[in-house]
Amino acid sequence: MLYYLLYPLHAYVSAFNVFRYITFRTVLSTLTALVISFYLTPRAIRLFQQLKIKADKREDVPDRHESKKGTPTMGGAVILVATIIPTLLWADLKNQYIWIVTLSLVSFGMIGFFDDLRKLKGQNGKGVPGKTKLLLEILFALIISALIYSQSGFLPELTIPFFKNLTPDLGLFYVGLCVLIIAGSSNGVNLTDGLDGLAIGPVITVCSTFLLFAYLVGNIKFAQYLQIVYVKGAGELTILCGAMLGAGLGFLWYNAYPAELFMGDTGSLSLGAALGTMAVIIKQEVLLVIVGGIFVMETLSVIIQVLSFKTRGKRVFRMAPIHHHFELKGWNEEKIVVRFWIVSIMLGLFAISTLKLR
Ligand code: 57M
Repeated sequence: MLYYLLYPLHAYVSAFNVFRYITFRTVLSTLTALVISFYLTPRAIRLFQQLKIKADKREDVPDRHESKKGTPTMGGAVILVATIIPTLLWADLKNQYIWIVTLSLVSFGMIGFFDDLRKLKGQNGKGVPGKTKLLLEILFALIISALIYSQSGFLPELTIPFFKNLTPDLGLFYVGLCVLIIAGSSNGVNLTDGLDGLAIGPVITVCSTFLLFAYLVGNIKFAQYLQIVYVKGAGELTILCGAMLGAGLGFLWYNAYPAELFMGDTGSLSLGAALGTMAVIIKQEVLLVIVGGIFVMETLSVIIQVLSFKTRGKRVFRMAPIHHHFELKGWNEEKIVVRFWIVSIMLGLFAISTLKLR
């Protein structure tokens, strides 16, 4: 909205021309998100404490988690506000991709919100039943995928890192793949969100990487120079990535060990879905598996553990998701989290290197 108010003023004062640039608006959206986050989060923590929106200790977690009982949760609601408001202020609202990613943030945020609410109010701390949750996730992912597919000029081709000429056209199957990416990414972040700062760190890494990619794939000159797919209009997502980055950093301030606030499913499901949606729009579907390697590893650890337990009656890890395995091995929480961040940053850098290695 501010973009529409300020940019036209360049007709009178040339300095206002600066609002035309995606880079400048991205800086503004990141800073706005940080300010909103720093203003709202401490207030939300106090409010959630008064309303008793607090995490319960799960019976089967490593003992260290006893101290976490009573930590306010649903901090994802603040992340959503701090991402969406700066986006609405600084992005071009005629851009459809901005609305599609906002839809994925809000719709998956709603699923998470009702899940968190039921966990707080329901019996035995149980949230929305697993099957209902999955069905809703598939439904929303399908709507989002169909919207992306129907954008004029959007090609249902898969981009494979390192192979610039290999772009298989998947036709309608592409929609099915998108559903898998969006719902999978959402659940991947959710499974990772089990230690202070563990999920938001890699979310920040993926977001920063996508910020760069969105800018490049949305700019025809850079796209041609780097021989990557050009997606008209995707550049505007740089501003949304900036907002999500600012909101994520603001949340991390309070979620860093010892956490004063958890994001809840409201945060994990929505952030994961938004990253999956962006991966599809900026045609970096496979790259998400690399840059989001932490989420993939956490998800795979659960799949392997469950399969092994069902087929052989034996566990591969001491406990899945894999961060619990390291906890039970005696690593302390900060060490696990910082090491996972280091891996995530390395994966982000590797993902960026695919721009040249092709
Ligand atoms: C929810 N929730 C955290 C917080 C956060 C299929 C199965 C693998 C599913 C999985 C599962 O339920 N995962 C998703 C994980 C919980 O955090 C809340 O949940 C939100 C995210 N959804 O925002 O509101 C607890 O995690 C800790 N936490 C922090 N800091 C944070 O910043 O310390 C969270 C955020 C919090 C807090 O203690 O209360 C959670 O872990 O419960 N299930 C599991 O993960 C279970 N694994 C399991 O059963 N493994 C089996 C195999 C066969 C799958 C095995 O290995 O044998 C574990 N969950 C728990 N304990 N809680 C088992 C151990």
